[in-house]
Amino acid sequence: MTFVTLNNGAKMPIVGLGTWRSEPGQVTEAVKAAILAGYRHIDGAHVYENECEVGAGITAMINQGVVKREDLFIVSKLWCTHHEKQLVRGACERTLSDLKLDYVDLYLMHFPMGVKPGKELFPCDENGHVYPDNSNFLETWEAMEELVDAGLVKAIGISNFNHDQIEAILNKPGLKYKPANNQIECHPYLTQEKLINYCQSKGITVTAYSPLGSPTRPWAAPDEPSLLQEPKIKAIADKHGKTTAQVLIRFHMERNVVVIPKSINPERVKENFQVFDFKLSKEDMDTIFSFNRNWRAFMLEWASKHKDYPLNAEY
Ligand code: NAP
Ligand code: SBI
Repeated sequence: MTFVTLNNGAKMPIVGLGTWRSEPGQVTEAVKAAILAGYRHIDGAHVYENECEVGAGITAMINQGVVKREDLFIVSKLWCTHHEKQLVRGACERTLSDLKLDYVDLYLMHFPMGVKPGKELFPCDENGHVYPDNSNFLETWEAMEELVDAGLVKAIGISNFNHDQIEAILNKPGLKYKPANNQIECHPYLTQEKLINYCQSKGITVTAYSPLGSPTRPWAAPDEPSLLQEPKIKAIADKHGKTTAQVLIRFHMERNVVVIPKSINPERVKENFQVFDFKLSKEDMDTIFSFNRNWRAFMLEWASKHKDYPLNAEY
């Protein structure tokens, strides 16, 4: 197992299990299969609407003596409808209660954009654009810093933040804790060199989401490019006696970037963790980097009119 070290000294396992769109009826078994296969890092979020079932898998593995709580690294994310300062602690407590945990190892601000509070996760106008709230992400960050001091979370981080937005946090007067991690979309079609170099230069670790290109996300176009079917990446995999998915995962590990492939299939869960027994050469990495086309699976159209929409910046 390999780790990246966070700015609070904690070790974050470099491969974790993604859980977005993992059906509540299947994710408990997927989490158990993952922990039995050696995973120690699970990536979740309130908005995935399955944290109770993720928690059931974690609890089962702890109760069966397979792992101890302190051996696990559990990540969750503050949803956008809870950005107003007075809502942050309650949102975190709800996640802890759903997961049946006393703390999470890393709590991320899911997006730099606050959205109108209420029961709806995506409250939208007739054009499908979310209604913003009255928060700004610097105030939300201050409320997240209080979660560390209260012992509810070990570290705090961000997700989907661009370079200017990270700079704004780092330059915030009175900043108490720097972000430990930025979770961003990253794969060979979106290699994110500038943002990753920037984060790493500031001591902010990076997690790559959608490492397989998120092939089953609901809005995938039938004719879009498919990372899992790229012949040149398949050829690299064949050379190493590995699968294309394993090469797509290993690509991030070679960059010291944490990676969180999602699967609810126990065989693929195992496959995605068998990535510690080979290395990609510089030539392999150059070939994989050559696929970059700054293509995003997540354009976040629902947020494109928000004042803090992150994806218009160069990086
Ligand atoms: P992904 O991990 O790139 O791809 C998941 C898809 O690939 C699933 O359909 C899965 O199907 C399939 N798959 C998994 N392993 C495979 C293998 N070895 N061979 C072939 N197919 C395989 O997509 P993702 O779920 O979008 O991203 C991963 C995680 O990142 C999420 O689950 C979530 O935790 C996180 N994420 C975060 C954000 C954010 O805004 N912070 C955004 C997106 C994602 P099966 O389940 O059937 O195996
Ligand atoms: C959801 F629960 C619903 C929609 C959606 O679209 C954007 C991507 C995202 C997200 O915010 N984090 C994810 O893992 N997927 C998501 C989640």
